[in-house]
Amino acid sequence: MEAFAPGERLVLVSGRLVEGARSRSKAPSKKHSRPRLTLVATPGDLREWIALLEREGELVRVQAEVDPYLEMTEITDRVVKAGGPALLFERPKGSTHPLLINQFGTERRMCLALGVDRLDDAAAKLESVLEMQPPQGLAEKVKGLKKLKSIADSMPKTVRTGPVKELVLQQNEVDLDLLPIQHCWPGDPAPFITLPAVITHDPKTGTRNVGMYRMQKLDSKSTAMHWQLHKDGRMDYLASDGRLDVAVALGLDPVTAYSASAPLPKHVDEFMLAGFLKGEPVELVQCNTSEVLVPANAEIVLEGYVEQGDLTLEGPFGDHTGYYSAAEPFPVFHVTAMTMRADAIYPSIVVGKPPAEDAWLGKATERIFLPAIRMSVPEIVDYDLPVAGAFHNCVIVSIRKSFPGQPQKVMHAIWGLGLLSLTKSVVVVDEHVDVHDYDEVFFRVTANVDPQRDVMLSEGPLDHLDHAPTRQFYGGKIGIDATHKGPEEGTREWPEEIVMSDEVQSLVDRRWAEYGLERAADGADGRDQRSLRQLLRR
Ligand SMILES: Cc1cc2nc3c(=O)[nH]c(=O)nc-3n(C[C@H](O)[C@H](O)[C@H](O)COP(=O)(O)O)c2cc1C
Ligand SMILES: [Mn+2]
Repeated sequence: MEAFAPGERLVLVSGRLVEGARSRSKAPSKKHSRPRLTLVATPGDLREWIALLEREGELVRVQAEVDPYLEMTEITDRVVKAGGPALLFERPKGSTHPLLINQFGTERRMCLALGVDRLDDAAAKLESVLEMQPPQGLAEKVKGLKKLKSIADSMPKTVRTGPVKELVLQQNEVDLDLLPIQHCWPGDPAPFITLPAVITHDPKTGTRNVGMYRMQKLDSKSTAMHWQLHKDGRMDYLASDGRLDVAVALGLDPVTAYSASAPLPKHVDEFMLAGFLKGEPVELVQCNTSEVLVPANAEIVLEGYVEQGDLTLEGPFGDHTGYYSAAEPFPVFHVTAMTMRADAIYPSIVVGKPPAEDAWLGKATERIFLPAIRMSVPEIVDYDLPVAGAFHNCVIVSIRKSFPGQPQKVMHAIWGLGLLSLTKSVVVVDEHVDVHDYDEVFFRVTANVDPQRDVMLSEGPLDHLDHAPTRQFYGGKIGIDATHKGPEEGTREWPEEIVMSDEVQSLVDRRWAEYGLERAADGADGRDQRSLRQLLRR
């Protein structure tokens, strides 16, 4: 692989994260080629994924013994923030199981995981199904059938057994101490399982839910289950009377692991989304001590239950907000069986001050869900959830405006849409503004906004982890309308934007070599060179 120098830092170019010295090109422009709809096969399990990462020069094996108590976090945080490779810690202190981390830490790896060139390609696949129209003619019908087949292939499939059953530890044999569970930050009270797929069923409808919720280790046979207020897993728990069976899958193929973090509506099974993105069904096997089905390809499965009224004080935890989230009561998860591959690889992730590894899991969700959002709010052209805004703190959205009040309509729509409803601030810009270019957004906000007229304060539900509001879960929201206005909205005539004429732009393009500026760009180094190249629009 390319030499990775820990000194390289992750830099922001046009509001997108790029890897320090490895960035060769600017973020793909919107005018780029059309999304490719033929997607390559995604890895079948964690081992195929590790092999792919290794072939692509995207993985480093750490052979030195490393302590899962803090040391691993410090190493990983440095590597993640520098845009470095996935890490396979082969000798975590105190465990015989290797630990994989930073598998999702760059845009390239997130794309490799999903088998696409660009994250937008995964969205395009979903969009083509969402926008299906009754087919006209034979060719259209064949295409339509293919699309329908892709939906049928998304349904999970039950199989008899799988590698996750190689070792079965029941009752007294259950031992979470076998796993190299990371103690992430100094203020955490215990180790936390950070990259699980937690599977439950709605006690009333039977619908499956899969979510990623951290699990604080309480002892060798139990953990806490951090189901935040607005999450589907918590709804299943609240709807159960008495006991609720829970299964936790660890070490999955990357698409299935990603899907656990996807904010789907409650009645949609996340394994369906995984199957759709993979192009083949997720294969499930039944637990040994309950009827819950778990991915047959998992490295490790924890089977168990939670019970009404059985709570523990969970946290504090160094969270993705960049702060410790406060200790609160959460359900206790009792592990009744552990099934695993004999040489199971344990997956982990460190969250903390952004950007952390979860940045690209979030960006994948941002891209994949755009078509679905456009279905309900069609004037939306694009949107961006800045990583530094920890995803729920800020949404920048561009719209095709055709009537007064439309920016405000879109703010309200976002505040009413799934987990986006927890967004604290919404910035609305016109359709031609690149929402991923934070400099441009800042320019529009400062140039186009009359704070008295264009800032809307509202209130509503806020993220469970948001520490800023005076009271938890509820507080203020801000909407900033940075679009152009006009007399129809009661303002004076909006001034014209400065743009060079096409003829002169082409003339300068044609004559560029003659000006002798190329050498100036080549001579400069580092950031200067990059910014000069940007000025030269290259
Ligand atoms: C690394 C990571 C850790 C997460 N930890 C939690 C958590 O501890 N509790 C929680 O409620 N959500 C957590 N989330 C967010 C949920 O996974 C996400 O909201 C998901 O949509 C929940 O699934 P659900 O909508 O089916 O409940 C985490 C996400 C990631 C990427
Ligand atoms: Mn869900």
